[in-house]
Amino acid sequence: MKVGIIGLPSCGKTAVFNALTGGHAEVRAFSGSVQAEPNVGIVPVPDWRQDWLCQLYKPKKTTYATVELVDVSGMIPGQAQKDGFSPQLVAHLRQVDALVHVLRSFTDPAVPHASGSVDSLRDAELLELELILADLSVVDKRLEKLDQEIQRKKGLERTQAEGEKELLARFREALTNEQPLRQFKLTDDELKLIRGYTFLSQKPLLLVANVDESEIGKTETATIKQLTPFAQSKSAPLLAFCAKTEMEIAQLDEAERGEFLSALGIEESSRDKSVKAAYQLLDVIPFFTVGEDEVRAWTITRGTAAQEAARKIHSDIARGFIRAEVVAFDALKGCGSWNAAKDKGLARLEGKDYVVHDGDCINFRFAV
Ligand SMILES: Nc1nc2c(ncn2[C@@H]2O[C@H](COP(=O)(O)OP(=O)(O)O)[C@@H](O)[C@H]2O)c(=O)[nH]1
Ligand SMILES: [Mg+2]
Repeated sequence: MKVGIIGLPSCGKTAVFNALTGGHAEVRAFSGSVQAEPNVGIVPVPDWRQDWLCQLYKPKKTTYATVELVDVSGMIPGQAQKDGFSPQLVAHLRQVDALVHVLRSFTDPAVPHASGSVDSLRDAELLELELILADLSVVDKRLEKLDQEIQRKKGLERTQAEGEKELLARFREALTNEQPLRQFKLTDDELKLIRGYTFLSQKPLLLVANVDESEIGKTETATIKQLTPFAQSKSAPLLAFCAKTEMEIAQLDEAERGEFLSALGIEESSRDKSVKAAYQLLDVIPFFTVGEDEVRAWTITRGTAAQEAARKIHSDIARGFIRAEVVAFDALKGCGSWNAAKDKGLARLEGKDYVVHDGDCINFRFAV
């Protein structure tokens, strides 16, 4: 699962990246220059249930679910499209599963703003429009070719091409009305028609307002009030935190971090909040495999069947799938051990079509 960070120069993308990864990538007050290589980091997804399972099994190894975070700069004012996305940036963004848009909401006069003043809503609208324009150009190019293709094709292929044309025409209509594609509820068949595309405005979007130190922990700020209607109208959840402070917190060790957070009156670090938000955004859930060797969380899309879940671990397990022995996390916690759950009849043997639930603990039985 890959998440890309976007935003205007100096809005705090790299600070957010550091806050979320605990990394030390360079932050700079004047970042108009092109940064050739993106910063890439891995963020573990915290889950108290996994911590509880580790207490129970005392495994040699613990593997958390992870989110891969990519910080690509590349919005270069005055180049290519003005304030726009460079082709390299678009190429990077096509590869991510979700986007985090960082908005400059801090006022520090030492850090110049790309547009001369701090206005988070203006910036949010600007970038949303960039995503929409990038998609519109893809749709237009494809529609130009489709008519000829439809003439050449016959039978089922022709019907499919016609379906694609009809869908893209609907997309075009929405995009020209500045409506992002993430708001379309598509059927499985429609999703199939556009499988080859990677529309940017279709990717789940999380807005992060990078606020002043003085706004830490506050929920009724002017920034939040200004951005909330926009976030809601674009189906994008909104978080507000101070990336600079969170970056410093993330770089502390575990013990110091707790003290620091409570001194600031922050209940949960933004890293934990953001990762959870990203997880929800993508509608993915974890299931666990447990044992003395390893307690591990695996990420699947909600609604995934047991055999497909097994494939996450190894294709052999999916191929030779016999049964999944499943104990729901709550049942395991309630009983205190796998065997106790079994004695109470709470360990279920499920077939390949069983839909895996959030927090299921699974032992796959297979033969190859
Ligand atoms: N005061 C303040 N400064 C920040 C904050 N976040 C980032 N900065 C500063 O803004 C500048 C640009 O940050 P950076 O993360 O490099 O921005 P990027 O160009 O979007 O990657 C740096 O000097 C940061 O120290 C913040 O929350 N508060
Ligand atoms: Mg940067």
